[in-house]
Amino acid sequence: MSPAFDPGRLAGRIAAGEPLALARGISHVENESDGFEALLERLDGRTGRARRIGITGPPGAGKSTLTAALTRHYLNQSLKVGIVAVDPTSPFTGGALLGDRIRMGELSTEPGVFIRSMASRGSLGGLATATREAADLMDAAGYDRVILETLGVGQAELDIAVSADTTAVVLVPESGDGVQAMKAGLMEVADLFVINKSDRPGADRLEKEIAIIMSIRFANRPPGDADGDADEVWRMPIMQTVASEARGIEEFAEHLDRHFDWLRSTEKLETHRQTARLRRAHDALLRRSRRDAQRIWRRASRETLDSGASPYATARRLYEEFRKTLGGT
Ligand SMILES: Nc1nc2c(ncn2[C@@H]2O[C@H](COP(=O)(O)OP(=O)(O)O)[C@@H](O)[C@H]2O)c(=O)[nH]1
Ligand SMILES: [Mg+2]
Repeated sequence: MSPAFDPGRLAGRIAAGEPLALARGISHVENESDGFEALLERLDGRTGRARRIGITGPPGAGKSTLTAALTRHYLNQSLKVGIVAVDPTSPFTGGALLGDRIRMGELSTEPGVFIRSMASRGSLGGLATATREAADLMDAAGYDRVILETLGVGQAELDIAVSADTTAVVLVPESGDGVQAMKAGLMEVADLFVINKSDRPGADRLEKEIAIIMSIRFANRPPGDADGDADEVWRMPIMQTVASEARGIEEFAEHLDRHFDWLRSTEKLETHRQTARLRRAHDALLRRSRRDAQRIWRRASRETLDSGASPYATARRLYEEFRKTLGGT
């Protein structure tokens, strides 16, 4: 099968930092065009330089606004920023948030910024996988920071969040209490908490609540875990921001840096990234099998489907066919 594009050439252009090539590359990954894995493979050796930051939380918490403000901050430090937005309601796709101080539209024309939103449906191999690979391509293209903005609802979204080096969970005073966030699994993925919209009442109360929940969790750690080396323990910051006015952004960036330094100093970064590579291999294997199985499914004649056999018998028969194709290659 001849690839739909030349992976070697496109990889070269992505590595050279051409935004158009990067955009095309991500589309090939999303569509699983022939040759997309060859592209990822060629760029594999160039990944690992970018710091990946996950920003997750309920809809409307201000994730996009926070992402935009953080991006501004990084641009001022002459850092290049890639943004992957996995949120159908993201203003990164729908244009500027009218009336807001920080406009996403402005960011998208900055030379040091690359914004990509991922469709939450489609993507046969799974949204989380495609998103991680989009981040890989941005990394290979030389973006210093890759921000993954994702909704904090559902396993696929949380999966994306935890694939970052550092995950910030954004909550707002009006989004219900900390217990709600705990139920949604957000507490499990957080490396730091951002209470955004702290210009609204209730921010201090929410901060205390999260602190209490976290201290209970900390007290419940299995024995031996808590009294390990003090440096091994990450003390989770809880901080307040007003993203729409870029307040607290510097502190936010500092905490992100501190967490990254901590990851590096404890060698957790290395472990984390090794695990991530294993995970990529696992995902690629599943995606490949799923694609082959689908091919067989499409070839299955109506006859098979109309044969009156139970769905399970049909699946078994097709699976046997699938196995034969495995044996043949
Ligand atoms: N009052 C206030 N509004 C904010 C703040 N941050 C964001 N917003 C507004 O909240 C709304 C949702 O923000 P958005 O970034 O789209 O949230 P997302 O769904 O989490 O990405 C927008 O109208 C923002 O302007 C804040 O700190 N204070
Ligand atoms: Mg958003």
